[in-house]
Amino acid sequence: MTSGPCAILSCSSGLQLTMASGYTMMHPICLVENQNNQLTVNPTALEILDQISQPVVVVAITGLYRTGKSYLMNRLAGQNHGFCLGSTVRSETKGIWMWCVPHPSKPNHTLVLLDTEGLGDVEKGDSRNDSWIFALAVLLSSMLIYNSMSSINHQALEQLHYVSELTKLIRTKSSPSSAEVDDSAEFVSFFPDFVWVVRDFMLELKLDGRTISEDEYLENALELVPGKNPQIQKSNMPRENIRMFFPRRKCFVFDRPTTDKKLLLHMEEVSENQIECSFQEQSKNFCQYIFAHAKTKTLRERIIVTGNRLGTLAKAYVDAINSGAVPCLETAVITLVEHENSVAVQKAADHYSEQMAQRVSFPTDTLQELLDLHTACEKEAIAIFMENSFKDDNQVFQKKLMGIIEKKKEDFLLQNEKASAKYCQAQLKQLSEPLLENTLRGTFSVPGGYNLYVKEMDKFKHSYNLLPKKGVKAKEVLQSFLQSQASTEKSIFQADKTISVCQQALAAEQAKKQAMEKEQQLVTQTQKMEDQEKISQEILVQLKKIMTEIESQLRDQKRMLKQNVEGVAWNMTGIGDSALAAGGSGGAADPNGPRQEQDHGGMVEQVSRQCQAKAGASGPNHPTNDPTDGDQQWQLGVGLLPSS
Ligand SMILES: Nc1nc2c(ncn2[C@@H]2O[C@H](COP(=O)(O)OP(=O)(O)O)[C@@H](O)[C@H]2O)c(=O)[nH]1
Ligand SMILES: [Mg+2]
Repeated sequence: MTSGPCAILSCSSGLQLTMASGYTMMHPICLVENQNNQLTVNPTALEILDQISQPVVVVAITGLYRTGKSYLMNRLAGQNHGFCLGSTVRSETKGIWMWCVPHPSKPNHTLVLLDTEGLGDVEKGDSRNDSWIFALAVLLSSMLIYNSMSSINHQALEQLHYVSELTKLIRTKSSPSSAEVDDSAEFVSFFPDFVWVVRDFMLELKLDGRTISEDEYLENALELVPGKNPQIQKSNMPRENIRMFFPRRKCFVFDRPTTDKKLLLHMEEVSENQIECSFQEQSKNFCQYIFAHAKTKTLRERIIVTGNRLGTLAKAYVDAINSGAVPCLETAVITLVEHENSVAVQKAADHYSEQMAQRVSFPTDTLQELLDLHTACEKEAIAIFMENSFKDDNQVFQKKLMGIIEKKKEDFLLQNEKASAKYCQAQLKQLSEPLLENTLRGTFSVPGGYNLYVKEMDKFKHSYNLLPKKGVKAKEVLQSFLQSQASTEKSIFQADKTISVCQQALAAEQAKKQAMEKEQQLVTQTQKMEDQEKISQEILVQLKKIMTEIESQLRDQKRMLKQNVEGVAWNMTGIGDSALAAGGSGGAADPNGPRQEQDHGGMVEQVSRQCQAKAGASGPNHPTNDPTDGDQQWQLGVGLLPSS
């Protein structure tokens, strides 16, 4: 798009028009460019329209170039400057120019003024697309102004051949219809109201001597000329078409705004008080009529066209033309439905995402918490969709939205799970550190280590369970940790068991050893006792033997003594009793007497010594070499003698 000096002029004029939807449009811009045989929609214009959510009243003007169209449109905008006037700029882009202004009398409506530029102007390049520009003006507007000079004459009607071409350029239904007339009826329901404006009207509004209205003038001009010759039929064609396609018609005639030819050439610089009163009046009437009667643009089934819908329609029509197809009203509606409902789906889905992201705090305590949030956001999203969608007949787009939300929900669920798992794993790592350290340090590799481990593990689980806001993966993460520890636990258990078995075996072995030692002690003791017994027995035998010997000796002594006694007695009998007495009282006189006694004592001592030698060197009865013990030994020896 080229931006001409007009745009700068508009800006410098300080004009600032604020849409209710918040957009300020300083000056008109090109909506559809017609250059190099190519029609293109200006994306900037689409952006502007996209921001206008208000319903639009679209007034388009068409007609031959330099017939004062742009000047008249500026008057509708209440400005002198705006659309460029032909006299000042010759390099203006051909096509359709657009200026959105707040509607002067319809609150919350935007008045969209469409000015067609360069129709029939050979100086402005190729006119091959002129028919399309005219068709687009018809398709996009709710009121079409046809502008001509001086009168409704044959030439002016001829110029309206574009109307005749409309049925070839536009289709109402997507499936081709054979009955063109039916189509024409369809067209009417979509077409704008028609206003014929005659500029520099020089004639008197009189018919057959009576004053007629402007409308009567138009109707009269559209009357079919009787006659069947081809020339007449040709001239009747546009009349027929206008009557057929534009049943709601209106006519305005304007006087020349000024008689000053110089001023006429620069009308944008002419102040209001320099303009003829009649023109001012006519202009005022015209504007009032347009503001009052130009309808809100609608499509079939009374679909209201808003600024953004107008943009969609413009693009859809131009795309159709460029693709070589015929712009179809029905298709345009479908396109509009699809575009708008897609936007509604997007808007609703975005709202869902935004709200979910804003309100959720990952990880949620429970799954239900997240699902409740989802339900609330989904409800809001559906409300937004309902507000922005239209003609979603089979709930195709609503279902699409639900599918998108479902996917987004799944994604949120996944995010929630990930956040929960991440948080739980981090917490678990921290909490399990002492447990793992103890395991590595071998704290549990001791007898009873398993019980210790189980206690520590219980403590760890308890701490973990006490942690708040772990989220949906709390149990799973713990479970998987416990599973990862299963082998460790098993090892600790096994080690503990092995240590216990060894300990038991060791204890048994020690007990056995102790028992054996005891037994050994017992055996030794018994042996000792037996040995003692044996010695005692031997001593006894010796003693008995000695006793026997002693007895035998005693007996011998006794016998000898008896014999001696008997001999003495015999002697006594012979010698006397004095000898006997001497022998009896003085043993000292017998040298053998005391020696025998001494021999007895020495023998006992000898036996005693033998016994003692047998009993061993140690023991309580160990004899001493103390000679003073001799008496004691003797006494013992005597003690062992039988009392007899
Ligand atoms: N005679 C006459 N000239 C006009 C009128 N309105 C505008 N002009 C002049 O006609 C020329 C073309 O006007 P413009 O609005 O650009 O015509 P457009 O090409 O149809 O848009 C300019 O020099 C205007 O000053 C009018 O009502 N009568
Ligand atoms: Mg113009």
